[in-house]
Amino acid sequence: MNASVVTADYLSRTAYEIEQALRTSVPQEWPVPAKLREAMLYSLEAGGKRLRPILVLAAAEAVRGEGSTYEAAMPVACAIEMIHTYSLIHDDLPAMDNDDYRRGKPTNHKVFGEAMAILAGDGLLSHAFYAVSQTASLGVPSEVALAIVSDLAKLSGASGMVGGQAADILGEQGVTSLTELEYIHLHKTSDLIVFSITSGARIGGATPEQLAALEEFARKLGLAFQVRDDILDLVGDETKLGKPVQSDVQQQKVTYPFIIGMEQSLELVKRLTKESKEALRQANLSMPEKLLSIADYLMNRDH
Ligand code: GRG
Repeated sequence: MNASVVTADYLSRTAYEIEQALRTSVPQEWPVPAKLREAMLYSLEAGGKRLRPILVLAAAEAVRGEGSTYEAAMPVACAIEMIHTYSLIHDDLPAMDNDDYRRGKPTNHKVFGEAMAILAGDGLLSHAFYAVSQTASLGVPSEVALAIVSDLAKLSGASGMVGGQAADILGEQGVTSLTELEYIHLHKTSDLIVFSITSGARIGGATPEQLAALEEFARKLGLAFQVRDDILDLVGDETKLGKPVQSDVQQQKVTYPFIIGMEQSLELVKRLTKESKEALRQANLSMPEKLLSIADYLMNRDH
């Protein structure tokens, strides 16, 4: 059977299971104002590839073996999707990218207003840490749960995704070097992917050597994912409804294709994916196949 077919089926099935878990992730009995709950769930249930939570589940399985870690890893899978969703809600605000559409639907602030969109993002950010805390009652040793909390704070916060976003905003129109662009991409995008893969691996019981190899895999995979995103942005992505297809040159947006050109960007995605898979093989995992196959799938994705 063709590996990409296996992945497409696995991805959609797993995304569905994650969506079921996300739906009930904010307990009904919690005294959350109805409008705030609605705003949080609006973006959480708006679709998307669910790549990061899928990577949490796939990494846990790659280390420990099929099925055994699924339940314990699911709250962490939900947590990273909450962080990702909060970042998208805030990124779409008028003070940042000022986008009207996200995942084919009006952005959170267009539906609920700016104040509620900011609060929905804040609510998701805090709730992600609550979700991680739930792993401790699902058989994950408390020191592992604590390491995951610590990683999530570092990789999503000022030294991670938030830092990458800040560097992007500070450098707007002034990013001239590949080093600066790589810093932005590594933090804005790769850090959540690093969290997804290493947190899943921690739940699966990875050794320090395996964690180090998986971190390298994730960092390169995350960079390849972002360069591919830059390429897709440039050629136009019909799934990003409401955004006129515009070249990054016209937008003055500094991306990999802008700096090194389209051909070299395509080559870079291939090279990073190859290197990421080599790093993964160094981890000597019991079931690396899905992670390897996801890497190929992302290299060739068209949305
Ligand atoms: C506001 C703190 C803060 C951070 C914003 C996520 C982000 C950082 C900005 C969004 C713009 C962007 C291009 C970010 C790079 C990461 C990325 C490619 C996000 C889109 O992720 P996908 O493709 O989205 O996984 P779906 O919709 O499939 O979940």
